[in-house]
Amino acid sequence: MSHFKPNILLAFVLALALGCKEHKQVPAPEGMVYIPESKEIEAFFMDESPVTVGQFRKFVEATNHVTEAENFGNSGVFTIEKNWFLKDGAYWEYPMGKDEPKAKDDHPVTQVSYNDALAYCKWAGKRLPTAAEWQHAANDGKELNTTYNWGNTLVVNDKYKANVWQGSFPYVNTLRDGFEHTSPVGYFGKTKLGLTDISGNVWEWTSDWDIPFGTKKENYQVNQQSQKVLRGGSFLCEPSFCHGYQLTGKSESTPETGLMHTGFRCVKDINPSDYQKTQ
Ligand SMILES: [Ca+2]
Repeated sequence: MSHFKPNILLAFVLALALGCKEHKQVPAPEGMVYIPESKEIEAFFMDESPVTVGQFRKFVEATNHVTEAENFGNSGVFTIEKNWFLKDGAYWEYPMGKDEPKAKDDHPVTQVSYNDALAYCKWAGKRLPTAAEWQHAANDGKELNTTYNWGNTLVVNDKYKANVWQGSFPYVNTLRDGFEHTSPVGYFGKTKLGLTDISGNVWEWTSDWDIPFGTKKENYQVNQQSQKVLRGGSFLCEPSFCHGYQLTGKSESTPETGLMHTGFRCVKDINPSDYQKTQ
């Protein structure tokens, strides 16, 4: 201690105390991961994976929620033969329609609108992430200067790192990653923070309105054409057509829209009492 000047020692102790407060990791609820804070974003919990068909079924059974696709009687389906069209009877349990296979419980739920996603998150005591929170989490809570979370190439050691489209979109899908449509959540591994399916599989709803470039958020007037921001890309993304699964990728859709390649995951704020539990 004798070699420390008092002011240096004080600065060191203060830095240590502040550092402990800012970076103390709070244990996440089951199925969620801790996302550390940045200058602009408070720390929060995020669902490890997109909400699955099985999880969504529990919500429907508990609340009798009827999705917008069910109310409309149809929802957005893509096929190589027909491109995008509204398919009668398509909804979360039969995302391609009743004449196609039932959705598997360990796959991400699809054919859910923004409003359906919001209802699920509220029921679960959570909320939808902002686009900035989603981006922050996808970047491991820092600035990654890579195309994807794991690096710059889609294939690493001969293995695909995400469920996307291989071939010439929208005509040929060679399925080299093993999946034509959704894949089981977590199949392609985890990020350093423990998140799965950050790239590909399904687009994910965020709470942000898609605001035209140059318009200030506070000046934006929500209207009938307003769309919500989607992040993450999907199994339909092929880079020359849609590179949505890169870290900066983005799409948008109107809040009532259900699509066969769109799902969501929820986030949860960290309460001061959660921090106290760790002390
Ligand atoms: Ca695929």
